Amino acid sequence: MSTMLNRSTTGELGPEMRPLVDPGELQPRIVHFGLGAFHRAHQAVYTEAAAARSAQPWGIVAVGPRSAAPVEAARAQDCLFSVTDRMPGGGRIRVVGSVLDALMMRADAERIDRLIASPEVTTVTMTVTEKGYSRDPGTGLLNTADPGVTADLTATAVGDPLPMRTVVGRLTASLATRFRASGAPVNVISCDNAARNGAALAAVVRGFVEASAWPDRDALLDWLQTSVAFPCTVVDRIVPATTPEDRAAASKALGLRDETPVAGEPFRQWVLEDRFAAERPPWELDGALVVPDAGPHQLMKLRLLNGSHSILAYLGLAARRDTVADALGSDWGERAVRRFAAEVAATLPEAGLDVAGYVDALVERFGNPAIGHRLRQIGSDGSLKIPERWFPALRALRAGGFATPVLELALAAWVNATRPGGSQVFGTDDPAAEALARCWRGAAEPAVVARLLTAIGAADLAEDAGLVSAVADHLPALRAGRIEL
Ligand code: CS2
Repeated sequence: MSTMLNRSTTGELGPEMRPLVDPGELQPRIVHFGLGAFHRAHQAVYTEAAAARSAQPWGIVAVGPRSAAPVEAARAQDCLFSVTDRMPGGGRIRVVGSVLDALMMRADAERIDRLIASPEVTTVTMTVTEKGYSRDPGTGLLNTADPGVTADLTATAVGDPLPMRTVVGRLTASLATRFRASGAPVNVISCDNAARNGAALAAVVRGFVEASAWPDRDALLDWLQTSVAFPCTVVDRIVPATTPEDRAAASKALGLRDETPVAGEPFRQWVLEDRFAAERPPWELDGALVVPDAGPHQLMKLRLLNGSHSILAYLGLAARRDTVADALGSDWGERAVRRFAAEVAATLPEAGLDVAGYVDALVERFGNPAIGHRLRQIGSDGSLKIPERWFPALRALRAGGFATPVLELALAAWVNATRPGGSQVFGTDDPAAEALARCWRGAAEPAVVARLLTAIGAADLAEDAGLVSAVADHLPALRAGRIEL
């Protein structure tokens, strides 16, 4: 198929597949960091519907923080892409028109800076995954020892806002440009899986300003406090990385070549804390929930969905399973999710949450055979994910004197997956892979467990001898591919 999906060919699409908006009528009012599948299947979809239903011209300029390929691929089709809802026995596809342009964080720094400084842009959003926040694993604050952060901080001494390498550096430098240009209020919205993600983002931005050489940093800190909102959010939709088969299937269904399709489950949820400093799209028109406190939803999602995703990933990899649905279909899969959730649920706030209903829905969502969500994808970046997903519950339970058998097994499965071999033993990858591999050198298994915990910022858990030995006891069975649960 040679005709490409782009603005001049959308007329060839069946009416039910056309974008809800004409991108030519939208304006760049949102800058988004992170061009991945999740953003396009989530915030881009909500924003398109909000623009269509309100007749307000909310358009997104998306910034690719790292590689050029996704940005070039998006531009080659005028940033149009299809979203397929995958469900057992079929799917539904349509093209989304809310992304207007794609830019590269370093090569297009000047345009990004101008956009974020312009008062027409009222909202910055981001999906840059845990590693995009440059946090110190122990403190959660900006990791000023990170070489990218160090280089960006050095750049603040020369007064040129453009050479930034990290997302935090780029975002903060452009917010500083906005402050100096008009000082117009702005929303900066984290859409990543972290507890109190807005506060986490605010902390690294403030940390960057504090460590910068900018002479006006005190005034900038005041402005951040009064005029920039960092609401916390919960984002949810299972969207696996796009495969070549997805590209072929989308192109066939559309009748136009789409090199950047996304496919995910039909379910999606977005909860935002009602704390904005400037105008933003009326995402409620597409079902987003705007609430006084996103905390309880966030803990439930992070601890139950992401937490059980991670246990399924590491147990499943040990048992040589490939996808979430495969793992769930094993004789231990559903039990792992339900027992994990039962253990962790005791740490959730009493806020009228329907935990039982949530867990039933999870089992159904994870079992969706049409999704093909690779365990390796979920298992990657474990050193950053499990401290968010498992450790707060593990700490709370142990401090309260509760038994933690499922979390111990989960941790053992992660330890098992960090064994060196290729990058990591199951082909998952981790920004800390080298440091993790060093933990395995010349030590007996209980010592390896303690070293690994320390390496990912959990020295307190490493000192919990009962925990460490319980984790180490599971390793031989896991190594042999046996799941004992
Ligand atoms: C997953 C998440 O890759 C992962 O680690 O747990 O991406 C998960 O699919 C989403 O958070 C669902 O909303």
